[in-house]
Amino acid sequence: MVASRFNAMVTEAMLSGCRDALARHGVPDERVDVAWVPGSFEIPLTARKLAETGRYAAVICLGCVIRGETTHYDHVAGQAAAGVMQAGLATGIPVIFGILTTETVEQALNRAGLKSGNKGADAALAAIEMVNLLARIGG
Ligand code: INI
Repeated sequence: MVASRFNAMVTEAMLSGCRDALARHGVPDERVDVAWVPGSFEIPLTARKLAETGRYAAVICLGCVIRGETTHYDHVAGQAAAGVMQAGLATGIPVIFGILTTETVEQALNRAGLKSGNKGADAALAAIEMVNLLARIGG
């Protein structure tokens, strides 16, 4: 996983949901590494570096960009999304987009396990599905 420290209250809850979902689906904690980065803008480079090592079946990106807190929301959120996609395409490893983009901190907390699911857990399931799918496709 690559996790952003910016809005850490939210991303730590997503990380915990992600770990929990992985464990429940047969991926124990000792098979998971976490790289912390300062903010979501730093996620794509780190995800790509991790994917390039060949040590990981998938890279799960966890971050939180809140519009209310920044005028450069569009740049941070847009570049993070584009960079995550690019990291997956460039390496052939599933790089999962678990970066919340919300208007308020309340919305972010709700999607990090408080009320409407946990986006980190969703990202874990997407990673498992993609690893299995790509294994079936082969090549
Ligand atoms: N990074 C985030 O992950 N979320 C934010 O909401 C955010 N805001 O509000 O600015 C944010 N900014 C930091 C950015 O990701 C970089 O770490 C920083 O610009 C240094 O490159």
